[in-house]
Amino acid sequence: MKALFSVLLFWFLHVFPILSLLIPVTQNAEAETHMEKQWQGDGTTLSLEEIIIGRCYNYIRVVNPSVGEKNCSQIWEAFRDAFIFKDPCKVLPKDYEPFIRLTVHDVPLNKSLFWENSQLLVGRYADSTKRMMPLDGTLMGWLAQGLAWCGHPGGTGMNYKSCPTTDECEHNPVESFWRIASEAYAKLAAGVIHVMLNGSVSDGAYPVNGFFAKFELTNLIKDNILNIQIWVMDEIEGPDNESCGSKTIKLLETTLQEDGFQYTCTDNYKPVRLLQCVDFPTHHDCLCAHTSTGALHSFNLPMAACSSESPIPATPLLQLTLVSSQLRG
Ligand SMILES: *[C@@H]1O[C@H](CO)[C@@H](O)[C@H](O)[C@H]1NC(C)=O
Ligand SMILES: *[C@@H]1O[C@H](CO)[C@@H](O)[C@H](O)[C@H]1NC(C)=O
Ligand SMILES: *[C@@H]1O[C@H](CO)[C@@H](O)[C@H](O)[C@H]1NC(C)=O
Ligand SMILES: CC(=O)N[C@H]1CO[C@H](CO)[C@@H](O)[C@@H]1O
Repeated sequence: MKALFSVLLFWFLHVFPILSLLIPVTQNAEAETHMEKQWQGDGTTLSLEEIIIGRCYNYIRVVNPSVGEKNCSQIWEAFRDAFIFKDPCKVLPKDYEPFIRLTVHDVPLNKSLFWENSQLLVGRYADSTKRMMPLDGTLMGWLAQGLAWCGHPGGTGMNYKSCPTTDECEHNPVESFWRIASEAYAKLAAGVIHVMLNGSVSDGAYPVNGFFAKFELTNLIKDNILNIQIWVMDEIEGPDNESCGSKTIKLLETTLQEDGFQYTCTDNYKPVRLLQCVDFPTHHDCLCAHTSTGALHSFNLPMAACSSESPIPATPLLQLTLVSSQLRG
């Protein structure tokens, strides 16, 4: 009798809670994907935990081992605890403070890259932290980029169906995350720092209500900053709505002057332009500006081959033939 009782007690105390944790969780996750859509935004990305833990190990072991050892399970728990089971309109930036403390690491001198309206180009230029380290290239940004998440008071504690947009409520888990992450990132900037803006947008290349203006510019530590390089990149085939010295870029330049920063502004900064040209190799903007020889245009050489520093090849046809035969060979 006593033995039976302890077996039952064992089941009740140990095995059943584990089973009840495992089985209903998967059922609830299923149920919650069929839950009524409450909000306009995407629901929590499925497999959020696996994605974040996987990205975390990929970052610390492969992408940027210089950040040193981190406990990726603990990082996931700190992230999750900021919003799980909570009302998705009542998550504040400070709820992620433990997560930020666990993930923060230095951003190398001269490698900070801020942006508005140019996320994909920034990502390509940054090249997984090899060239630049924008927020998405730091551990905290790397873990969350492209994901959606929010809490739900019942079930698994997550809403897989929909999450509030910032128009629906400001204090949503994703918005609050990127606010505190942007602030933390800005505080780490040092040396020559960069800002990539999109000259083809029609509603302000430097939006005064954007993340850069509100959470980053205001958190730069001036004594650590040597110079701010602004790059205004137009889309190839897109409109040239804004340039250095005009409209909202002018506003940014005035703000930087007033705040006592040294800055430079460049329209269509060439190294980034070359990257854009990869997708438009024959577009006029990607060809040599100086065409006095006539020869270059007919070969559709990208700008790289036409830099004024490098002499125009005397026999471009021969060189191109060599290159293409080398490629084939
Ligand atoms: C990592 O964090 C988890 C969860 O907080 C904890 O259980 C584990 O002991 C930690 N591992 C190490 C190696 O510190
Ligand atoms: C950062 O940029 C400054 C100014 O161009 C330069 O003097 C310094 O050597 C650079 N530091 C690194 C680590 O690249
Ligand atoms: C720049 O803005 C235009 C217009 O909104 C948009 O189509 C384009 O994708 C943006 N470029 C980048 C790199 O995000
Ligand atoms: C504000 C502004 O100049 N917007 C223009 C951006 O470019 C497009 C295409 O040329 C125009 O239609 C917008 O009016």
